[in-house]
Amino acid sequence: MSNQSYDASSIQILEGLQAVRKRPGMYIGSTDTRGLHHLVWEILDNAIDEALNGFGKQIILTMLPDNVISIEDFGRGVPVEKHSNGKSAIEVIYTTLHAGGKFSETGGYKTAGGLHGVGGSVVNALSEWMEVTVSRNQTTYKILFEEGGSKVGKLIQGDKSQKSGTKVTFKADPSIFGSITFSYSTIAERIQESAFLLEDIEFVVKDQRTQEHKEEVFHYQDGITSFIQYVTSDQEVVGAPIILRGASNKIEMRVALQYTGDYQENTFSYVNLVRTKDGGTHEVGLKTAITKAFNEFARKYNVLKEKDKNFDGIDVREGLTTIIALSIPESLLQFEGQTKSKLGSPAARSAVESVVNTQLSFFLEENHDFTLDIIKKIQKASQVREAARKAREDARKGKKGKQRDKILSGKLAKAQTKNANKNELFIVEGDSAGGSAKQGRDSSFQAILPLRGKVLNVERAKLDDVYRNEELNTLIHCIGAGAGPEFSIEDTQYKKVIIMTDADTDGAHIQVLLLTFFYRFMRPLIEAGHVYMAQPPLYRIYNKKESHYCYNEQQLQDHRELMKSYEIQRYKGLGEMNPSQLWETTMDPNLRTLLLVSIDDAYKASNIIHTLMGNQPHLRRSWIEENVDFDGME
Ligand code: 0R9
Repeated sequence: MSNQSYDASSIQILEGLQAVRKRPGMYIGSTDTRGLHHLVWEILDNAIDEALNGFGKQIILTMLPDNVISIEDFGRGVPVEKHSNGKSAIEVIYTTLHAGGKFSETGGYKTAGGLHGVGGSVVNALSEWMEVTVSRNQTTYKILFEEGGSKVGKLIQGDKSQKSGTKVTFKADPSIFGSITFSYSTIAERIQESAFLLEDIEFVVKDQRTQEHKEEVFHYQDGITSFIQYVTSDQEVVGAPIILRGASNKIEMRVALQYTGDYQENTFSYVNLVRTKDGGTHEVGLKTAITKAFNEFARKYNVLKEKDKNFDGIDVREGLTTIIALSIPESLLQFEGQTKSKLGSPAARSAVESVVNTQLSFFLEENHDFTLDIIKKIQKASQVREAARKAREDARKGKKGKQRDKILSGKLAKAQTKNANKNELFIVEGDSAGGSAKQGRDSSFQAILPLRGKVLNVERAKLDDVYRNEELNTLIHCIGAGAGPEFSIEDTQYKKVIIMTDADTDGAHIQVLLLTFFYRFMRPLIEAGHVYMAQPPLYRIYNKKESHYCYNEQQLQDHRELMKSYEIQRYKGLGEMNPSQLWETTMDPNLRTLLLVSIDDAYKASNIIHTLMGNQPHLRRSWIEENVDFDGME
């Protein structure tokens, strides 16, 4: 990096880029791990744009030590020729705000959907240094930017080259992002998702941060067919995936539908390659079309008689996993919400509804027996839902209240008041920790449920198995809102359900089993932000004058350096703390730290449960570290 020379004229004050450094959040959302990864998505989007324009079929991303990322495409190379103002396009796009966006509008299809797409200049502004290498006109060119783009090196002409393309390498600026680092799984998962949606492009992800180099290639010629097979790979599938493609009013779409033996419905929707996590008009159109196609079929073949009500969409979609990928021209694009993850375009609703209804109806006619099987499944789902509704109503009227009391007696230490908006349930590992928790708690609003036996691994369990497992049956009755398809969040008895386990591998295992259970059978509870993990301390360091609890190794180290003489108590389990210690470190709302569990990304979760249940504890640990939302700390 040092063989680059600067003269006075190449050092400029770049007001635009300075604005980015002053208020990074305005450009990349935040400076936490999400913001850091935005840098990658920006450059990646530019590389993808070039491939979508028809130039180059491969993109290589390399993770290097010290938070350095390198992304290479094999397109035409960014233009290097000088303009009349004396500057080359390459210099302009990396030093001028929004320049990238302006240039790529000519390309027709634009990947960037809303939040990102602000371009390479923003990445430059937030990098300690950035180097762009272009191969073009049988020559390589190189330019180096330093100090957030405020130091611009000369465009240097290098060796001859037969290939063409652009390589952008940057080091995220630690003065902006602190010590947070890029995550391989975050990057690889995002790239894999893009690869499923862009069947012609091959992506290579390399991790060269340690001596042990890792490399994965993502290339799916069968596109969304491979995608739907992948997301349902740990489920029992019913029939083959249904693949639909079409266009209406300049809106192109690809849809994959797969029925599974689960009761959950899962939808993954994308607009111009950007995930629309919060759905929107395209999902509405899709759901309407699916429900309509099945109802029309059932009427036509007299499965639904004249007196019968139509099938409800909820029942039609039970166990259905759907992927929908739309490309919409810029002029019709409208997003909603702060994160722009909800599509608002009205045209998308009618386009999707009409294409999916026509094509799905055709498919159902062509696959009569399959359709009749699915209709049986829909009818069963409807009956189960109706029965559950009745059961809940009975429970509310008190008929089942006695049974609930019986199941919970001797197990649950109830809170004294009944206030679902305030009450907390601590799920505790074992009787001894349960004892400390019972004595230490504020019994006016905190309830304790000690787990005694083994929690069932529910990865593949059905609802019946769950009710037969004593520990889970108790937990379901304790929370009071049912489980599986009949789970009803309004009946939840606790505002916070807190998993409190020992800080050891057994504890981690129980956490994972419980999270899997909540994910599969009480997902709305996680989505509503009611599930937390307690954070007990790992150590107490003390001497005659002072005493501190340490929740990680770093804190312990910090105190060691500050205190001259000390003793260290290591807490192997919650049971080793006396009740008042447990209260002040882990349970007191004024002093404790709780971690909010967020599994808002069903895609991630659908394959992670597998990871968590395998026999690789390090994967479990890193999952917990990456997926527990530290922003949710209270
Ligand atoms: C590794 C990341 N890749 C990129 O950032 C990248 C941008 C880019 C590009 C063009 C080709 N490849 C690219 N890779 C390009 C070339 C030409 C016209 N438009 C785009 C051409 O040869 O005529 N550019 C994106 C914006 C611009 N180039 C510029 F024109 F604004 F400079």
